[in-house]
Amino acid sequence: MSDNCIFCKIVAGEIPARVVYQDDLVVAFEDLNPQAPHHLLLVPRKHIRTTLDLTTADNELIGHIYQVAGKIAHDLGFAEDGFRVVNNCNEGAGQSVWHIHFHLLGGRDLTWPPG
Ligand code: DGP
Repeated sequence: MSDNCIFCKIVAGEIPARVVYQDDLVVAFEDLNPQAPHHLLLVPRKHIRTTLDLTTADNELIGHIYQVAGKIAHDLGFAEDGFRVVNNCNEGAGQSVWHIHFHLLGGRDLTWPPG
């Protein structure tokens, strides 16, 4: 756990969130500022700052997160219509919380390219 990290605090249950899934490696909860009818954040329990801080030791974790994303989309009923998994890395891409996270978006038409 990293001091003053809001996602570490959500993972630890110190700050409330609408959790939809959790296991030993990942916690998924509703985004505070949803950009789609379904907008979840998938956050590893382990504090990793950005995608650039990943190592080969995290390969299994990241694969697991993608599998969980698909399972949540399926279980919540929006997988078949299409969904997107997004990771913003660094400020220029819109990262605002410095604990790696994956946005799972669905429930509407998702345009391409993203803004
Ligand atoms: P990003 O901009 O990619 O770093 O995404 C951060 C997201 O985190 C943003 O969509 C809003 C969300 N967020 C920030 N603080 C909180 C919080 O305290 N609770 C929840 N549920 N979401 C948060």
